[in-house]
Amino acid sequence: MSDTATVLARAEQLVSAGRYSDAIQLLTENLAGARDAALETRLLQIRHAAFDALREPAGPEQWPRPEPDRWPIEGLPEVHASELDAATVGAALQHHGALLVRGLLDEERAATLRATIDRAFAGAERLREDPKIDPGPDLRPFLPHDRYEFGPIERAFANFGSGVMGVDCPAAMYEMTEALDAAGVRALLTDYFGESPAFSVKKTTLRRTEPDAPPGWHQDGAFLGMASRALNIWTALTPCGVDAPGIDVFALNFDHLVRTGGPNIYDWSVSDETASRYDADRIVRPVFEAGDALLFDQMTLHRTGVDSTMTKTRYAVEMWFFAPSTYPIEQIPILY
Ligand SMILES: O=C(O)CCC(=O)C(=O)O
Ligand SMILES: [Fe+2]
Repeated sequence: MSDTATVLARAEQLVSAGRYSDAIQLLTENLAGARDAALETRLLQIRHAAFDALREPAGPEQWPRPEPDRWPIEGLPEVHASELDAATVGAALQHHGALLVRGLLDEERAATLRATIDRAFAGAERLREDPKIDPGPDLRPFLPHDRYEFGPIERAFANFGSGVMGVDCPAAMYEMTEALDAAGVRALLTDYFGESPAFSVKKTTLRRTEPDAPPGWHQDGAFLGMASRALNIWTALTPCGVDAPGIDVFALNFDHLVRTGGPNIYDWSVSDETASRYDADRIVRPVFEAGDALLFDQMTLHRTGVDSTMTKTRYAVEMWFFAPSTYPIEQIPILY
């Protein structure tokens, strides 16, 4: 079976029978040989529908598993992707606020994603100029189930932050999930959460961040809340942190949401003045190579790491994963 219409028809049969994971597998297998925008788009929609088909997702009662600190440092622990496991993520986040992972994606995958992101940005731009045109295969505005609210506000906000919603580019979502699979991230997240992971429509962003981007301290928990079991996988696709914007992060485990607000900042942002009450020695600006990632959660205090000496644009993917049993439903779920 290879032709698109036949594969799609078979996938529909599987979906009608409630066999979502078989449908996902079928489309994924057919995409491995040759890329196909129609299959990528349907795959993403089926992953979204598959979340709603989950029957009362359940996770461990106690979470996270307490882990002892393994790094006698005040900065950020770092591991190579080959050493990544749930206990390492837990230990890093519980004691240092984040984990730096080297080589999560190889250069070839990073380069493919950069090119896809460029095409997605071009498609988004065309669509803003003329909402009636077909923006091409690399931009397919995502339509969630009509019980969810999603669209113009999120897209405008992503654009304002030099981003495109990840789900509007099914090709990028396919490339990213494949890359994470290759790195063992699905198994990692399943172990970390104690249940199969989902990722967020609203919190998956393709970023092309210019050197004059505005920084702003925040904890994503200010709008995600504290209760969800979450992990952001923020992956650099170009070198950054020296001459292109990276991420600044407090290498600290926060057990509370820091006071938000102040003049000229978003409601959920933390002013420089408030951030300065915390230990400035713990602020780290990691130097990333393409394919390196920063893992953190909604308690981690961070911002775009930018200063006036920077000259280059940085490409990155921000992708927030959640345990389905504690999914913040307004963020709109996609089963990974
Ligand atoms: O890419 C950036 O500079 C910001 C990313 C961020 O705030 C996040 O991933 O939560
Ligand atoms: Fe953030």
